[in-house]
Amino acid sequence: MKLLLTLVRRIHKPHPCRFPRCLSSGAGSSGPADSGLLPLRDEELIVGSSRQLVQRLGAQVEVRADFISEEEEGALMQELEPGLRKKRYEFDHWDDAIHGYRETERVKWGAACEEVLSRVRSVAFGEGSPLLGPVHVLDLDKAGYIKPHIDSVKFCGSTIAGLSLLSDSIMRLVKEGAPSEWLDLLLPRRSLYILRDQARYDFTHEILKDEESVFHGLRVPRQRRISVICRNLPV
Ligand SMILES: O=C(O)CCC(=O)C(=O)O
Repeated sequence: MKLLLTLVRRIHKPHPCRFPRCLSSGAGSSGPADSGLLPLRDEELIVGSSRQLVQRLGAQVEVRADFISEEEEGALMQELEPGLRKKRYEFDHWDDAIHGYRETERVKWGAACEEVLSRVRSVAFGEGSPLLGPVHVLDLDKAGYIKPHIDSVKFCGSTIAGLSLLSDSIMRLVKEGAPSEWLDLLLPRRSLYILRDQARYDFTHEILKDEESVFHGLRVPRQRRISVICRNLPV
């Protein structure tokens, strides 16, 4: 089953490079393992079309750098890689919300990974919030990207929380029907992002292509990236 296609409502819009700063190629970084990202504080990982928008969305959008350790990333990869390796990246379908990916979902995890996931759940979801049982795992090829979409309200609740493994990346949020309102989130490798409420319902989200990955003038090379995504259920 194509999990992501079930979970998303596609927004059929091409994705023009709307911002002049996308055209600049900033100082390069040398790759995910030795990310060239400056040591940015968490609040510096989000920029937007206006300071008011960044403030208004405030607690509905979070990025927490270094949420997991290198060892924990290794433990997650060790569990995920054998299953992922058996699948092929899918590039072909022009209408897919996502290009260059393979995916899986997982209910049972080893102890080290379960510990990480319960940390994610405890920071992202309110106590008693009913969670979607399986955790969604998305493996994006270096050439892969996720087009603008809003997750289906039929299957997913108010909160999406994702860990980023193997690569830095940029997530872009654009207000549906008001494309001049946008946020860019720099998702460093091993960070956690959380989208809630309006940020989840009223803004599309996407993961930029490698060649479009520029954050605040800083080129952020995208490598193969794996996201481990927890969601709650609609109420
Ligand atoms: O890979 C990610 O972190 C984002 C995934 C996504 O857009 C989704 O599952 O709706």
